[in-house]
Amino acid sequence: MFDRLKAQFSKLYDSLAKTELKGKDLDKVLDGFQLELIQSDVAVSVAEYVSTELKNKLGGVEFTRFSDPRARVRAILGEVLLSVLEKAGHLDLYEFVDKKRAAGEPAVLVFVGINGTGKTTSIAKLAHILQKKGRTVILAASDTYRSGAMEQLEVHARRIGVKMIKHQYGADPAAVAFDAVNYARAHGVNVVLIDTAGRMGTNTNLLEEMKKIVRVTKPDLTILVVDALTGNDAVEQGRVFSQAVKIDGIILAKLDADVKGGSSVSLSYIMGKPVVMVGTGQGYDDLEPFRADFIVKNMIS
Ligand SMILES: Nc1nc2c(ncn2[C@@H]2O[C@H](COP(=O)(O)OP(=O)(O)OP(=O)(O)O)[C@@H](O)[C@H]2O)c(=O)[nH]1
Ligand SMILES: [Mg+2]
Repeated sequence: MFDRLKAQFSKLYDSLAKTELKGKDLDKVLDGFQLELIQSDVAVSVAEYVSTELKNKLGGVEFTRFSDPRARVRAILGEVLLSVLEKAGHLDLYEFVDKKRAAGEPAVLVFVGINGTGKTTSIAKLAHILQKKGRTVILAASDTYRSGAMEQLEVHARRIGVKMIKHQYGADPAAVAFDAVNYARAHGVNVVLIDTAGRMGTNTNLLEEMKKIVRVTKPDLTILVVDALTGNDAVEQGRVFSQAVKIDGIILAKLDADVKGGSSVSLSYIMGKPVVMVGTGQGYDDLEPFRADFIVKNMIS
């Protein structure tokens, strides 16, 4: 995870520990660092923010007073990265579900994103984990578009042991989701997870269909699932989906395979929406709440 970013951070500690850390010397090192962040898929505005903050924070530091300048630089970088990752706030999905449950209502979550990002898998993982926590879950097979999509979700549902609502292929996905929400209300099911077809931002019909699902089901949360390997296009995906529907949070899937790591740092900062969970593998337990402090610790280690 974050191998490339880590290598760049390590290089930064070394060069900063060597130079005078003043004026132009410092600026030069940090300008170089900014470019390297961009090469690691950190969005330009975020890379600029990080390097400006580092200039401000490091400019006034008297390094002679510290026995270990490397550790000091690392700590300051950690502070800056944390401010990036925490900018959009925090959303605890399990707390959210329990609040709805206490109010006697199902939590309705719809998952959107482009093709193959990890929507269906993330839904299966979440259903599994919620069940383990003793919450009841129902799935809505609202990807009535891609062939095999309903069977894929059905296999998960059977393995995990949750109920799934489906119609025919080609059926109205909003109607499937609506049925699942009604079922949950009638039977006191705690959580409704709505799987939707992957869609490109350029496909107007599918975007309209997604808007309809949201209009009809009025979900509590609309979660954008992004593949951590996507790189800078993740920001573009965020923009397109946010324009179509109100996104409440992000799942970063496949973080286990994310070699560069930059998109993970930028996306939530730019969208102003929190990363809620991260996917860390292909197993049902490989979905973890996003912990900014934990991620930063890992990045600067
Ligand atoms: N390594 C790893 N693989 C994952 C993760 N999440 C999903 N995958 C894999 O990514 C592939 C696509 O996942 P899906 O869940 O089918 O993606 P989707 O967004 O539902 O795809 P469409 O329905 O076609 O749009 C599958 O092979 C998953 O096993 C993860 O966190 N880590
Ligand atoms: Mg799918």
